[in-house]
Amino acid sequence: MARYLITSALPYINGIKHLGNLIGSQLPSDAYARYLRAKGHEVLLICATDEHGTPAELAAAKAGKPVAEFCAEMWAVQKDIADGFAMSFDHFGRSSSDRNHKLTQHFAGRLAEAGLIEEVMEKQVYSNADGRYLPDRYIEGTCPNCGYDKARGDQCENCTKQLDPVDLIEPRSAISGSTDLELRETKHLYLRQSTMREKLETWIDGQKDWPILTTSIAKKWLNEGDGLQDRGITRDLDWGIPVKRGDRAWPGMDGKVFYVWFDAPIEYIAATAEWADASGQDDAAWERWWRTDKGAGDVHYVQFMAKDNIPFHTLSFPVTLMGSAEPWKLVDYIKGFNWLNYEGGKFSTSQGRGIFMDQALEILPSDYWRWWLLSNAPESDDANFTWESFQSGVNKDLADVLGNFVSRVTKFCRSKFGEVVPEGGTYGEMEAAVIAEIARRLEAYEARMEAIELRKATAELRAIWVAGNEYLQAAEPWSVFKTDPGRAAAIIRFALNLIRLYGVLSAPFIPVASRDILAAMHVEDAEWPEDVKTALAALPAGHTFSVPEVLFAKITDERRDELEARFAGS
Ligand code: B3M
Ligand code: ZN
Repeated sequence: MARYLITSALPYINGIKHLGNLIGSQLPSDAYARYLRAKGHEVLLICATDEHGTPAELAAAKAGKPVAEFCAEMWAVQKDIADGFAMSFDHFGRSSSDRNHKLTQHFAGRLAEAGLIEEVMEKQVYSNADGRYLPDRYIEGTCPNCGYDKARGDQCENCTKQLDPVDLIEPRSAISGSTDLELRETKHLYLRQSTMREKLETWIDGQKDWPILTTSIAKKWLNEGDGLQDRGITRDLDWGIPVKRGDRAWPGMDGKVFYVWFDAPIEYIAATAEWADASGQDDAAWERWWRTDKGAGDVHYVQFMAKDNIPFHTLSFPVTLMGSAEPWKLVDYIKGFNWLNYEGGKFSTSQGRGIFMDQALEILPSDYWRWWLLSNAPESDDANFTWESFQSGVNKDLADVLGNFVSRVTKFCRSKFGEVVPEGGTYGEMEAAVIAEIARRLEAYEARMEAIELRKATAELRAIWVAGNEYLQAAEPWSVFKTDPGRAAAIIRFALNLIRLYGVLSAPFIPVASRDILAAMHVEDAEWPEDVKTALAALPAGHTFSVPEVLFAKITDERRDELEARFAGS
């Protein structure tokens, strides 16, 4: 079996994320990890909150709390919500952890030793109205590349170009809107990315199986304009990781912190160390995932993120790892996602437009959201959430196909044979045909999961559910029972085994319903099927089961309209 390290992009600490953020990294990483574990691989799934930078400072100020206290509270909120969506992270860390402080400072020291850090006197934007320096994200203006008028000082989310604040046209404070900005002299550290251009290009060109989206964005900014630019990795902020060179002070840099995007990807490693600490293991336990000289040579590392994060993960983070001249594990595959739109527009926290993760869990169980989001994932293109589409996905796929099959089979069996797998009768052509169809679909489902093509994987899984329904319709055990109860028993025995198989195969996408299905079938540790025919004989005659509660409640048109109105935004 293989070893998979999987990281999801770290959600910013401030505020609760919306469904677009959820499907853009965390949820797909969980579905993929669950599948790989079910296949028997050794998997480590890592995520954490991204706690530094101005987003945290401003959100804490708005909440009227010290930023450290605010982050601790919001970490717990986001962790609870991740649990609510049945995210199976091995660790949900915090980029403000002591581990990340130490590791970030370690990397800075190593980069300095490699001559990759340059001390630069630069002009930093100071906002008199806000009484503070404004880091890149909080300077807004017009993008010099595409003219978008809400480009940020670090990146234009419209054309994904990485920017510096001085590039912006008509810059203004994103906090107060004030244009009363002035440039002040201040010393900062620059990561000399430009010197790593050739090495990076060789590495990126060597990634033959990266999705087009990932490679195209990576190559675009590698070759864009004057190539890979040196970038500032420190800021004049109070909250963040103090600038140190290893465990030594950095002359002239006291009172400054590392730029959030320098320390955040390092938290992928630090969170793995936090996981080892939390599970009472030694450093070797995490190093075997991240150090190729300590056992990580056979690890396959996959990152999940939204497409605007791809430049940081294909350029600056690899530069940090390669530049350290230490044998750190580099990513093998980057699964980037496009955007999820809401009813044809954007999600908006300020306008209350769209559904946010906490609200979603208040109104419907996590499986309903997981299924719709993963079966409509914005993989090759943007996707669009509409309440009509969501209602259809829940009512048709989950309630009518899967839920109805489970209910009809278990209730019919209870009425004729009791809550026990009936004996008698034999399997024939019909069962052989279903076995062949499901074997074909399962092979396709697994191929799609190996390729991390989640929408297509859900289509194959759905087809496996449909095969059971079509079989039941054709076999008609309720009619056959009148003349040949033995045959009816065989049909139901086969169908009960199909239910058990559905519980196993559906787990990556709808883990709660899968758990409930397997519990109803009185099955403890069902393994991923090696062979469909064998799997469909797993429940022998005499095996007891319990008719489950309704697995999925349909969404009525009235409820749909009510929800649509509630989340339409101002
Ligand atoms: N916190 C997500 C974002 O850009 C950002 C990801 C960091 S992953 C190291 O919204
Ligand atoms: Zn732009």
